[in-house]
Amino acid sequence: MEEIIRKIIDDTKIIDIHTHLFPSEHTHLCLYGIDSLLTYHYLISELFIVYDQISIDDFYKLSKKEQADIIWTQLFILRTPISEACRGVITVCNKLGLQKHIRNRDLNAIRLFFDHMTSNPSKIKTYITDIFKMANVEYTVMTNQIFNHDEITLLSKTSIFSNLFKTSLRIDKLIFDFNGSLEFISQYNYPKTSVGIKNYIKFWYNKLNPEYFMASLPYDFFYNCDDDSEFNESSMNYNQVLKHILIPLAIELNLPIAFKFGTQRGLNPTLGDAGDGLGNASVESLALLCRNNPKCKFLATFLSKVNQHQLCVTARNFPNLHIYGCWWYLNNPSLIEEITNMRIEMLGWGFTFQHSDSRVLEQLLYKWHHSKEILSKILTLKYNKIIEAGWNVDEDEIKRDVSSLLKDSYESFMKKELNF
Ligand code: HDL
Ligand code: ZN
Repeated sequence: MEEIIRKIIDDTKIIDIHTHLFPSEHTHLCLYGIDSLLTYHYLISELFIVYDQISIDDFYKLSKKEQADIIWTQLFILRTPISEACRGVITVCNKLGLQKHIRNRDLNAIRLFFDHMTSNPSKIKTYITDIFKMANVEYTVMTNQIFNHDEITLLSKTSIFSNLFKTSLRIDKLIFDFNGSLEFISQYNYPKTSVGIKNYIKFWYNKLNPEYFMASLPYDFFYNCDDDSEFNESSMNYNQVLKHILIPLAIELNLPIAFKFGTQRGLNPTLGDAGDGLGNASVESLALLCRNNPKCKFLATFLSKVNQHQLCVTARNFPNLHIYGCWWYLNNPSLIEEITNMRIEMLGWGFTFQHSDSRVLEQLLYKWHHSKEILSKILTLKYNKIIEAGWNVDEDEIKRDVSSLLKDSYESFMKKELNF
């Protein structure tokens, strides 16, 4: 049974519903190669747990190669690369056939391989396609920050992507810095009003054909649906932005809202992207959002392990809610196993098993490989249990079920009619 399940999982196409990957047209935003893998922000925070020969500020002033050299020495040579993010780098090299260089611990030989694979723009395009194929990822939904000058400059030039990339409208700034968002759009000749904001968002909706709105919400986010306080357009609080802008727009455009709860941004600001933490968030707020807005679809994931059981129960209660993935600090084998077991036991196949959240192209190889190992172990046990109970399953049914967890539940939810 285990062999059959492992092979089915390996052969099943994946939709990676949230990553930070970009097509090669997005130049400096499209990250790949060993130095990007080694300077992943997860590894930077792990470096400074054990390393004190340079300040964090001075580390960030170094070149990416110099940063990678330090991380390689400190976390791979002087210490066994045992953490999930360290092991991921090894898995990537293994999958790319670099076993000899890994055995020799020869970082420069590894660099030469990646340089060779990406030595010109057409090779980079081929390489991206090859990595998606190796990871069996049919497509990913990008993180397109439409309130970021750098990103919309690139998006204005190239908004037609290969079928490997679908888009999203990432709107954290709209919700938590409405005044700043008005300033932002005024630089593109939109009036600093709610109508201006809605027209700006509709411009990108029409240009990008996004899958969903997305925003990460801090752990102390609390949805207050009764907030009928007077608001003036230049200083809306986040509840007013949800009530008067985002949710009406999501319903008008029939666009789901993907909320990621539980961040604690800037826990250690010196570390930059590597310095964010997490907090126990308000699952009740998600339930209220779903209950008060039955015509709006919500996708949700929570960053804290503590919230996972209540999230499962909430997902049982609201047909307009779909939960997905083991996000960020939950994307570790021990936690993926506990959370996925709970979700199968309480939601059946009605959730999306994982998203990789990859920032560097080749992370698709390790993040999915590591997660699929866990899924294989879980499903072997679960199928043996149902067979023990007297229900026989054939390979086609297992293929159907696995496909639900890796892509079909998401696509079914996105097509679901909310007519009740
Ligand atoms: O807000 C997000 O989408 C998070 O995934 C952050 O980008 C975070 O820094 C991250 O990369 N987590 O994996
Ligand atoms: Zn992310």
